[in-house]
Amino acid sequence: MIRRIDLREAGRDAASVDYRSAVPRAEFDAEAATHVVQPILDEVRARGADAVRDYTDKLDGVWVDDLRVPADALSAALADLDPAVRAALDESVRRLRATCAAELEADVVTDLATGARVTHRKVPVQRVGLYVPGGLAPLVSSVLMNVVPAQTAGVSSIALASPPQEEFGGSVHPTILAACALLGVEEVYAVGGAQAIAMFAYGLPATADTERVERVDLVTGPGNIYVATAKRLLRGQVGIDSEAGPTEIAILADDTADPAYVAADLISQAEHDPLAASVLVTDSPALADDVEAELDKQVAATKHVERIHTSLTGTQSGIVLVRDLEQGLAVVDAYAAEHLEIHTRDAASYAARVRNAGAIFVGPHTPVSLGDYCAGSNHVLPTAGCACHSSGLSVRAFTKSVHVVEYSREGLAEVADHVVTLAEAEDLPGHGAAVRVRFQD
Ligand code: HSO
Ligand code: ZN
Repeated sequence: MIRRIDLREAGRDAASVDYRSAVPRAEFDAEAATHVVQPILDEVRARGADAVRDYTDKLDGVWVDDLRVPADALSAALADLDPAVRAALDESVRRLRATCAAELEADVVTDLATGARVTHRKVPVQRVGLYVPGGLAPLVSSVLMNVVPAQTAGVSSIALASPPQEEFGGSVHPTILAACALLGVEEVYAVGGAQAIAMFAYGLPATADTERVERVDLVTGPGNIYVATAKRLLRGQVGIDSEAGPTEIAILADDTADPAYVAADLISQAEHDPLAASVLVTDSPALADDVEAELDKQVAATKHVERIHTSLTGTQSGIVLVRDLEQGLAVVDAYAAEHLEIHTRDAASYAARVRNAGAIFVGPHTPVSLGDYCAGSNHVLPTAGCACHSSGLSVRAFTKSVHVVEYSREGLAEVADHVVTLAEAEDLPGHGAAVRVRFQD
């Protein structure tokens, strides 16, 4: 069922090969999505909450009078939360907080000479809008992955949006509300899709029946094609994290890998979305056969068979045969997977040589689903090859830095001639004069 791509002869004699076009990749019609999303953004900007309600009605099939979830619904959801889910969330939060606290960066002070100091001061973003998809599954874990690093960074104002669910009276899924309450997030909106991102980017003016929603400085969180497109179109108006599209897993494996584990992990991400990508890269044709047999067996026994089958048989998924693990490394680097698992001999040494991946999961006991929930790492990661230039969500994503430059007269005197020379070289004499004026006496 899953297709095979045989690269064993590819680039055999070449010093280096770019495998980017050889690896499977989801087709994404950015233009079509833009046509759908741009009018939503324009209308929310022009008509505020009325446009948000209209699109929620049209796209989510729910009429929502109060876009903001009331405080008592948040506390009630936490009170009703299954204790086992609460315990799992608590542990996940504990681990995330520990890694986030360790990631906090101190200001960097450099003294270049007497009276010549540059400080790289770290400042949290003031207000962020976090998006949590509702879609095919209520991703309660995404609440933690967004909120915990934002809180650790020191973000003082956090708003969260998630699509309204008809079965819960047009409110946000109760488990998502419970997670918000658990983390102390009070500003929650039952708004999804591109209209949620527009609401965050532009804010909503107060009306007779709606409170004002203040615009945010930064929007983070995963979402479907429309959410990702809205983020891309609004970048600049608002900051965004990397565009997180349909999820991806790549597995680099040799003949030591357990085919049952490999198949289960490929299935685990295929379960998210018919557009999700699952890619196995291996130098062992025997493993490829065994994993395929396992897939046949395991897929039939899963709950979301249809979605998984569509994802695994789509052009975005496949088993890639390579001649050795060196070529395998080149292939996974070119693919730049959101999640990369390494099931090989000496997995850690291969992991250390990977440059491009959102997150790397090392060895047979580190499945992606551990990272999705409870590893202490973040699961909001760059997709669609963006891992070659972007990182997953972390404290740093919610922090910006400011250079603070502090020179004394003595410090300035030491470099004054250089400033004047460079100003003249650029034919900007006013720049030089601004330094000279300080030494005229
Ligand atoms: N694998 C998804 C995150 C997730 N999985 C949430 C389960 N819940 C993208 O990294
Ligand atoms: Zn997942």
